[in-house]
Amino acid sequence: MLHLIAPLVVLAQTPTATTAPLEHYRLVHVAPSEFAGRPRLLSALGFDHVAQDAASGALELTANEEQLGELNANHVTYTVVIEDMASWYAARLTPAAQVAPQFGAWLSPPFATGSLGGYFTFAEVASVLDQIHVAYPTLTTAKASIGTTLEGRSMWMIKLSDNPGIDENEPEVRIDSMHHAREPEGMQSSLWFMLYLLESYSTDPLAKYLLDNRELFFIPVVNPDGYVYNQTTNPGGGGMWRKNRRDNGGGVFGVDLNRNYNDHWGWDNTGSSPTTSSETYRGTSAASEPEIQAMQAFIQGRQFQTALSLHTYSNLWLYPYGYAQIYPANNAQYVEVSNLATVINHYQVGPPAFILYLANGVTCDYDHDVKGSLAWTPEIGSSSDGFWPPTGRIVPLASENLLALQRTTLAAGAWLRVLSKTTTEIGDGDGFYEPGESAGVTATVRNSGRFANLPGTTLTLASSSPYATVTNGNYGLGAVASFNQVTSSPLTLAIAANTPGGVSIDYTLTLAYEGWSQVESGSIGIGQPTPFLVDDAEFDWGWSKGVAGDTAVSGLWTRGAPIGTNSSGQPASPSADNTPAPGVQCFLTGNAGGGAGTDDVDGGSTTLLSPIFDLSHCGPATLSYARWFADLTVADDTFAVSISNNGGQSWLPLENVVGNANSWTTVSFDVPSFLPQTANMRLRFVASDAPNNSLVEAAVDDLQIVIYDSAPRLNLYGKPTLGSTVLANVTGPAGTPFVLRATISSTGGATAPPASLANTRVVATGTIPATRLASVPISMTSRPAAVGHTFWLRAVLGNGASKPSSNWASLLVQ
Ligand code: 0X9
Ligand code: ZN
Ligand code: CA
Ligand code: CA
Repeated sequence: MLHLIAPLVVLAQTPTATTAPLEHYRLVHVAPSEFAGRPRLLSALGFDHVAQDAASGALELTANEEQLGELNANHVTYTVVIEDMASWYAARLTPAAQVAPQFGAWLSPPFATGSLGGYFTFAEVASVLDQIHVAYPTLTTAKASIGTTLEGRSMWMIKLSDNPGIDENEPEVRIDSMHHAREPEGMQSSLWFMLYLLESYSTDPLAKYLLDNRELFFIPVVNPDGYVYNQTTNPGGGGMWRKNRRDNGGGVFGVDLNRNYNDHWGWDNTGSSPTTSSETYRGTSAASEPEIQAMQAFIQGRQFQTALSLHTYSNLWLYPYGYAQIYPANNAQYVEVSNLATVINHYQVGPPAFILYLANGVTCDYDHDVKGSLAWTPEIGSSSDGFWPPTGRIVPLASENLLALQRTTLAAGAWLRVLSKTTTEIGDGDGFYEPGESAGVTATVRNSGRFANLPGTTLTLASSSPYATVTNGNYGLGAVASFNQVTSSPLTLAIAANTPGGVSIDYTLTLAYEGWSQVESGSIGIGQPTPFLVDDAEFDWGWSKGVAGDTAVSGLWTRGAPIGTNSSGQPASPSADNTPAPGVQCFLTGNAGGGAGTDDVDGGSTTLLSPIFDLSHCGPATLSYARWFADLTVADDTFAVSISNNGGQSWLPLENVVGNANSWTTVSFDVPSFLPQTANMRLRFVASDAPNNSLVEAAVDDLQIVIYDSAPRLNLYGKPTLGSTVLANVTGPAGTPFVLRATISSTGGATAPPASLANTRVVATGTIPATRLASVPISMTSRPAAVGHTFWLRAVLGNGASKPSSNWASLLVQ
């Protein structure tokens, strides 16, 4: 982060003549070891903002002249990283060339094009609130002042809700910003949230829910005097004034408004300062400042369930307590809501006294102690964003906080969400969802909010799958207590008896309450995964190694136990196959045992074709294989894998491996999502060295097909030439005996299967093993007269009364 800043250190050493010494701010780095053994020194020095540089671990302090003097007085060694922060910030503020923002583009000036380097000035904030009310009169109040500052300015407040003029019985939320005059991104983020709610009300059910069921109160600028002061001293933005403009006498100004609340005010001098010139000066008494009197009166007059007081920066999501290292009694609630709120911005969660520094008299302690609100002080932005993030960061920072603001608003009332859902098999108890069985879907619903839900809350199961019939689709939830959860009874759907194994039944589970619906989707895979074809390359079932049209001159496809080669310390061809022992063989490009450079693919492409395999008699299949592709060291070659369902007349790409991938990797594909399954499936692997400038080595092993059918299935794999061996693959329940019965058609060619088993003979018997796949080698006839005839095979399982049969599988004898 800080390396962005460092090069600019040399730039600015020009505090303007009108700037008093106290108003010259530097960014300094201090090694954490400087504070070793003096843990309270940091707070005692009155540093109001501390971040840590991720790269160096250095503490990053924003120091004015006085704070620098205190570092010197305490013999703390520091490095000045930025000499004049105001001008350094100003140089980054470039409001020109903004892309139209998603929200607030219609405002004048449009969002993120305010006159303070892109930030809205105080007058522009007032105007924006007016424009918002004119545009959304039924969802907003006119702006109203909750109090008047020392210099006579209004502290503008606007309420957003349906029926905004009526105090309805809806949970209340407060979002304020800019207690600190140099932290305008908080104001921009709160305006962004307002604009999201209003502009999305008619299209986004969440925005509608929040406006219909909450009352949101916004105070975008708590410290107008300080902000206008920054506008005056630094009209292009970047002003570093923090406090209000209280005249403390002796030319010293300002009270830190976030130390002036009447909660543990002045508890100690490490969390706030009694010194008027300090950046954390707490004022003469609790709530001495009119701004804080107004805030406290406003807070007392309402019941905010959740409250956010937005600050910048450090990427923190802070909650009570600030005044001492104490966790609040309801820490678990804070942790739960904070963690949910920060899933997009990833800010660190915790009390400032533990993760930042002590601070007493602060907003969130007051909200928490006095009204029992769940209250946070987020610190928006990273240390490279700083107090005045570059103009182009106004929208990204606001939008990275949108979810956090939505969720904090949800938590003010009932916030039901599906915490988890489980599906259970209602059937034969084997844990697999099979045709004819049912599935139960059970949800645990948690309330991460402060109120129970209203009556009429439902969970609904639905599916548009042709194979699913919802048999119990509704569950009525009673009241789920605040920060509690309930588990539904199972909602059920019936799986049609004709559901092909391997299909997925998609369903939705809808949680509806208080007019808002949240939809969760899920899916149930039907059937038990069963291997249907396993080719570990230990035997060649009829692969074609090289085809007409190949252009490679060396490193052609072969099969063997790989002899590894290396090139500059990296494996080029594998030194072992992928199959677990005793497997040793695989298909690979060149295996002559020469050096890497002599054995690799050179001069073009080489093609490997699988035998044809039959997927016409099974449900959706998953295909997988292990592959290797070395492309050293110029990774500009390809290993293209394609699939065919017409025996190789036409091909569809399965994957195109580019770049070096020189380790065995198993990849799997859902066949029907590429093309329809037929009796003529085939794979093609093409390794190319083009351009001919690198070491190319490819290898393939362990081709597998998995199916999900529950009925027995049969395929024949291999090349049916006279006297050859083909493999009969039979699936079925483990432990079931089977016989394989065969016949040869009297007429040539592929015709319809035999009408019955009448003229068949037993060619093999066996028992289905635990893998559920029996692979039986079958010797083809050697009689030349058989050529051109179709060889038919069928498996008959079991020895009891019911003897389920597989499909008929066939091969044309060649
Ligand atoms: O010091 C502060 O007031 C806040 N940091 S800032 O850099 N924005 O000035 C931190 C306040 C932490 N205390 C609370 N949780 N309120
Ligand atoms: Zn602040
Ligand atoms: Ca089952
Ligand atoms: Ca192998």
